[in-house]
Formats: sequence, C-alpha cells, structure tokens
Amino acid sequence: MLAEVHYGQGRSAVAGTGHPQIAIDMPQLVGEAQIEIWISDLPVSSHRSDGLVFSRNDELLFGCIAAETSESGKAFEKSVFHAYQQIFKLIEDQGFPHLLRVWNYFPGINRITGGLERYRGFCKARSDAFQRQYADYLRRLPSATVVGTHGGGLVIYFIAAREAGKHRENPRQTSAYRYPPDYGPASPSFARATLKRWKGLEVFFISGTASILGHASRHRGDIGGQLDESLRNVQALIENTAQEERTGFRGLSDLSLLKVYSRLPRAADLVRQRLEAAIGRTIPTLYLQGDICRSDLLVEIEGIVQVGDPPIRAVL
Ligand code: 3EB
Repeated sequence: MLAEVHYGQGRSAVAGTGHPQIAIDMPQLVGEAQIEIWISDLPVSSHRSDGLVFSRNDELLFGCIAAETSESGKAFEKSVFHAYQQIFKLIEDQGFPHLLRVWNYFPGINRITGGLERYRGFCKARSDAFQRQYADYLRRLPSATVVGTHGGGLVIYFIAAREAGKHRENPRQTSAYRYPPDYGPASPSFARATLKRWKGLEVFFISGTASILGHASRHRGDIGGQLDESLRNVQALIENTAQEERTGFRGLSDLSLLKVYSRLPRAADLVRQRLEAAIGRTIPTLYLQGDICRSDLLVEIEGIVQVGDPPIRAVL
C-alpha cells in the first residue's frame, strides 16, 4: 500500500509511521464509509521528513503535508507557499521531480479575509511558489483539486514521478492558468488532466471539473444542470486526450474511479441519480460534502482512468 485517505467528520490530518494515512474533514454523503486506497505491485517504502509523510516505489512518490490554517489571510498564504516549497524540495531530493497530480483541502475556502477570498489567496501563494521554482512553470503545472473542508487545517497530498507526465487541457474550457483577472490576482495553477504512461499501462488523472464553459460558471443555482455540464467537460477531456494521444481508453465508461463533491448535503440523492442516469452504476464513486472554489458552483467531479495494472492505482 502506498497510502490511504479517510473522509468524515474530524480534523484533517496526516499521519503514518508506515505509509501515509490521511484524514480529510469532509463527510461522505452516500453509502457506507469508504476508504480511498493507493496501491502498487512494486515494492514500496515509507518515510517521514520535515512534516512530510511519503511512500514510494521505483516509479512514483506519494506524499502528503499538513499545516495549520490561520484566520489571517496573509498568514494562510504564507503557509500555502511554504507547503509548496517543502513539496518541491522533497520531490527534487528524492529524484521524483515531476508532479503529476495534487489534491488541496482546507476550510473556509469561500471566506473573505483581508478583502480576499481564501481560495484566491491560495491561488496567489501557489502561483508564487510554482513561479519561483520553475522557469517554465506553465508547462509544469499538474492536474489538481482544491475543495473546501468543514474544519481542520490545510492538507495537501500529491503524486510525483521520475519522468514527466503529459499535462492536458480541455477543448471546452479556457486553461485555468489563463483565466482573466476577474477571478483573482493570480490564475489557478493547474492542468485539466495528466496522462502518465508506462508501455501499455496508463493512468489518466482528471482534475476537479465543474460547470465552467470557457471561463464562465454556468447553470447558476441549478445543481443538476451543473452536474451535467461537468460531465460533458469530463467527457470532452477524456475523448480529446484519447484521440490525440491514442490511449487505451476512449470515453466516460472507461473511468476507474470518481469523486463527486457537493456543496449541499441535501442534493446528494439528486446528484447520484443524475450521475447514474448518465454513466450507469458500475464506476466506483465517492460522494463527499465539500465547498467548491467559486461560490456560484455547487458541484465538482474528478476521476481517474487506469489501463492495465499501472504502478499506482486507486481503489475504494
Ligand atoms: C475550475 O475549473 C474549477 O485551483 O487547482 C478545479 C480543480 C478548480 C482545481 C485548482 C480549481 C482547481 O476552475 C475549480
């Protein structure tokens, strides 16, 4: 096992004398409690270093870091910047310098402190960290998720590789790193998806995907409409990459795992019904209550496609 991620009420945290054990303060909305488990067929070793917990095999490193989140916007931005600097240092030192995928969870994502929404402050600090680290930072941006938790601190977990993955964009959406300044002082530093291949084996990491066309939010106040738009975005992303990269997967039905974040717990049944109507009930799916990074967005979905038995796999 490379890592396990638990969801539910209780402060977010990372622990592990062995592999990383991550807790995210985000209630599960549907079904029995599930654990997100990251496994590998290759030998795995686990380590700690300066507040980071990580495990690795010959191909990949899975790491996590937790930090306190202060009420002050400036102090929060500092801790985000510092966390990213620690991540960059770790992956360089360990010989896995290429980030593939990053998950970011923290409370109060839409709260305004010091005149700036916390998500926007997060984006500023993350962007500063990437720009300071990489001269060609736009080409290094990994796929990502940023979702708001109930409480606890900042938790970031990530997957890095020895060789770069192929970061992908969505033909229906403006690249997030080119969003106009209306959405905050720094554009969000992430790619829409990342494809990683080892001859015949593939992992396709799909970033958190919401009801955004171009750069505009769509279907305000309509969670069903937002879910359908998000699914069309995921479908376009998978199909476009499948065509251009000639992958072993083709479309939505090839998804291996989905995570669905709903801002409103009472909408969980509607979201599940709508999702199952579109893609059936066979894809393992985790439904979580989380706050989406734009206050007009109610739902967000992310996923993974796995072809063959790649050296890292997620199961629920
Ligand atoms: C969006 O497309 C919706 O800031 O890393 C989704 C996934 C979103 C990742 C990020 C933000 C991020 O802009 C929000």
